[in-house]
Amino acid sequence: MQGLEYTSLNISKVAVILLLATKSRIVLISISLSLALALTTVATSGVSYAQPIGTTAKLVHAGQGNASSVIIAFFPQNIEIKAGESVRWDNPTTVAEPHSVTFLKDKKFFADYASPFYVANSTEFRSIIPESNAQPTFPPSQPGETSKIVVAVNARAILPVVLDGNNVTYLQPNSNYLMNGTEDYVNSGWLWPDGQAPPGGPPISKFTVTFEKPGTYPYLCNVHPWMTGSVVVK
Ligand SMILES: [Cu+2]
Repeated sequence: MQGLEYTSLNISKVAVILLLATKSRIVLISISLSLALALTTVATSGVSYAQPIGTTAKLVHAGQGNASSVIIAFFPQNIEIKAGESVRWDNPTTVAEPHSVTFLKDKKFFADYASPFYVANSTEFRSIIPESNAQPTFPPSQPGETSKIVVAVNARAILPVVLDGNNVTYLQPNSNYLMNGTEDYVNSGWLWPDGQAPPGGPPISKFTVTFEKPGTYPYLCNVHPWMTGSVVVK
C-alpha cells in the first residue's frame, strides 16, 4: 500500500467515521435530517447553473438540493472549455450528501468505498471510539487460509488520488490537478458541502482540474455511479 500524504489526521478515525456515516443509509438520512433541522437558513430548491470563475475556470455543481429534495446530478452535466482552462466542482447541497468527481480510463478502475483485505490472523481490532457500537466486518476465510479478511474503507474511493501506470499519488484535499489525459484514474475524493465533512475527516469540498489536451473526458460520482458528466476540451 502507498503511504498517504494527508497526514494531519488519523486515517483510521476517518475510516471509522465515514463507514459509520455511510454504511447505513438510515444513519446517513438521520444525520442529514438532524443537520437540516439544525439549519436556520432556508434552502432553495431551485437549480442553478455553471458560473465562470475568473476568466479561465468554470464551476460545476456536484449535487444540489436540501433534506427534503437531494438532487443527485452534476450541473451542468456536460461542459465545454478550451485547452488550458479549468473546471472546478463544488457541492452546494445543504445536507451532508457526499459526491465524487471520478475519471476512469476503464471500468476496472472503479473504486468501491469499502474493500476486503487480508490481515494476519493474530491482528486484533480495537475501536478507537470508546463504547462505540461498531465492529469490523470479517468475511469468512477459506479453510486452511493463514490470514483473515477484514473489510476496510477504500482510501482510493474517498480521498483525492491519481493512478497513472504504476504510480499512485494522493493529492491534498481541494487540489488543483493538471490533467494530461493519460491517467488511468483521477479522483476528487468525497466532496462534502462546505463545513459538512464528518468531524475529523478530510475537509474536502471542491476539486479543480486544468485540462491541457483537447478531447472528451467523461466522469462519474463513485457514491452514485449513475451520476455522470463530461468535460469537452476544444
Ligand atoms: Cu454523487
